[in-house]
Amino acid sequence: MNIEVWQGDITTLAVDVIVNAANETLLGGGGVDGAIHRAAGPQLLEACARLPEVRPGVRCPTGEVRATPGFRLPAQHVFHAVGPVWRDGTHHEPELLANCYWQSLRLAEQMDLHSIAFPAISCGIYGYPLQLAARVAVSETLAWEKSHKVPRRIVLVAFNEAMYKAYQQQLAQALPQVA
Ligand code: AR6
Repeated sequence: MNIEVWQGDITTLAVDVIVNAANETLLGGGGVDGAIHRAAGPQLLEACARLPEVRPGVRCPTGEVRATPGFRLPAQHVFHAVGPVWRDGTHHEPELLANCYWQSLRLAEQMDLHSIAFPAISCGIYGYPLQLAARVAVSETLAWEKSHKVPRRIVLVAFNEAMYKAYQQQLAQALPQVA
């Protein structure tokens, strides 16, 4: 099993790519997005701004991913994924969140990147319930690693104890089914 749960600041990880929990503008924000932009330096915002808009103000629709370099980060690349805002779970939130993980893993494979770290996309400002989000993150990453070789190292980063426990619980529940 190449899925790790790690608690700490994702900006410190020397992996091939860290994933950002961005918004559709890709022009920065709070939470992990703010931390990544601060650590990467101003070139990251310039690189994001150069990405084409798919419609006014939208560089990356919800559920999709865009890549930039990592600039001053220890990680070589940043994938900017836009998670759903949690409403009540009936507005395609699970599918849109699953797409963030799956599309990031697919892009990492295409770019031949061997290690990837994810924050808990949508679990802060966007209000996704932690256990439900952890279930999506675990099921998507486990499904990916069952059927793909790259990336071979997948890290689920929890910024706090509650998220760490949610990942551990969901992994414990999911693993007997995939063993
Ligand atoms: N390292 C790892 N995880 C972190 C870090 C960090 N340095 N900082 C926060 N987290 P959020 P969202 C965790 O709010 O809910 C931004 O303004 C945090 O504890 O960053 O997807 C964007 O521009 C939580 O578990 O992202 C969007 O507008 C997780 O990262 C909006 O927030 C995600 O919390 C996106 O909201």
